[in-house]
Amino acid sequence: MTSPSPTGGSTVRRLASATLAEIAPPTERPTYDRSAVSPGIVHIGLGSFSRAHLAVYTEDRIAAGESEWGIIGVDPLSPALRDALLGQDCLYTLVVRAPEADRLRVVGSVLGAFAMPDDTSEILDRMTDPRTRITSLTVSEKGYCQDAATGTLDEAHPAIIADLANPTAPRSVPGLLTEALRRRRSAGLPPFTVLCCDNLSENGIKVRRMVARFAALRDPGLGRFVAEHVAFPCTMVDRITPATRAEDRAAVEKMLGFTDAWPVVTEPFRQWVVEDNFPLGRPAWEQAGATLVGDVLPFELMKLRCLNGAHSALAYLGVVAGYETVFAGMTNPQCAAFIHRLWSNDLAPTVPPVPGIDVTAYTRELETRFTNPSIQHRLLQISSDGSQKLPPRLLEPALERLRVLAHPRCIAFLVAAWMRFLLGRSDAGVRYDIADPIAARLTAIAHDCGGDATRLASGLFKVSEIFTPDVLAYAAFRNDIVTDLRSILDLGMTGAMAAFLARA
Ligand code: CS2
Repeated sequence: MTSPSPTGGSTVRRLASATLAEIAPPTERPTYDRSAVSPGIVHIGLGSFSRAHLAVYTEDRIAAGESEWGIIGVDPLSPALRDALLGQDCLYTLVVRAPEADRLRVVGSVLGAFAMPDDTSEILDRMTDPRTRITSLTVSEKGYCQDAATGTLDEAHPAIIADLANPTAPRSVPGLLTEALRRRRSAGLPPFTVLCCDNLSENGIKVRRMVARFAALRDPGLGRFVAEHVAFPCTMVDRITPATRAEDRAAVEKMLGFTDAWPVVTEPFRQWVVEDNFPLGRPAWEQAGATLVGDVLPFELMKLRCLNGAHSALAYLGVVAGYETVFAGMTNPQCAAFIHRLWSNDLAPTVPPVPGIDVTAYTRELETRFTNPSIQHRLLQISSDGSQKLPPRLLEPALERLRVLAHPRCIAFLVAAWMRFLLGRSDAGVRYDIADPIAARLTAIAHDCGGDATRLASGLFKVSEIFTPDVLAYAAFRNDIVTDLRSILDLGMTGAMAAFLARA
């Protein structure tokens, strides 16, 4: 996410409660009394995605009269968004960008904004407030301090070590949740429901496991309490939401007539499938378009693999081939053909039957979403945190295919593409940054390989947070990766894709 532009020099007034009534159709705005809304949700990770998704479903329910579900937003990493929102009474503009036109909506469901570490004590007070019944999360895969290959708590993570040493002033997400749950328990309050809205497979189950483990390291009784008495429903969340750019702010100011320091730009499509397990209640999100189900897993696997898997594919193929956005990458005939083959040969066969959805129709719709020309979704943004994204998006489906003696050829090529991406420059020689929690280790391996495919691949296979022994046991899969990597190094990404498509 880019940082907010200074609005101080502008003569245009700032978005604010006092002038909300001046916002006229077609722009939508809250027409309910925001001062009568009380907080029911603390949301950790108030970035663009949650403001395009959970906050909008919730806005619809507040507007329909469910006034006890206002959101207290928390940025776990930086004060920038908090400061931007506090300067405009936590109002913000959602720009829904369809190919033909933009639709604007000012959203009022966020009532307060805080940032860690400045406000940790106040955040814990909010989480311990009896009115808080849900703590929801969009902190990205790495926000949980997990070992991505196993989906368990990384107990050697510096933030976990720090929080175990100083558990009442936590800096990690497992530490924060545990401390808040402990405080509620000692105050005789029931635990809030923990709603993970991140792209992890079986996200509720994994987050329960990690938080319970952290709690058990603090105190075994607390660990049992978290494992047995706290609800962690699973969810599948979906809405493509690129980082906000300076030109988006300028466009909003022009259309809205007010400045907004941090609007959110998103696509028209949205989907939310939620496991209905909320002991303390929830907004009637189903009346805002969410699907409440008993078992989210098939929906999660479909989305995580077909959408996010294809996104990561486009990121590594596209950045190396010299494309900037998902839309631009899809204009490359090799990339588009590759994605089709990836869906049909390697990913769709691993998706279990999904109630009410045909996976082929789903991937056709994905193609329409990926080729929306007005969404500037940068491939470098998606390429970040590959060490956390590769396991659930590509390596878990690869293992499932290998176990039934199928050859996930496209996934092998993509693992090779990611390895090539780690060299940090495109085929045309343009340098880019590798953003990853273990970037230093990954790029050191890449730089030491001297351009040799076997050395690069074997160095990276040793990164156990990504490659499990189960996957590495398949020698043919490993060999395919090395062969594809050699081809990418020799022919360039587009040439190697063309050769791959002609051969496979
Ligand atoms: C993307 C996701 O950045 C990424 O890794 O794949 O943010 C994706 O856009 C969302 O999950 C769509 O719902």
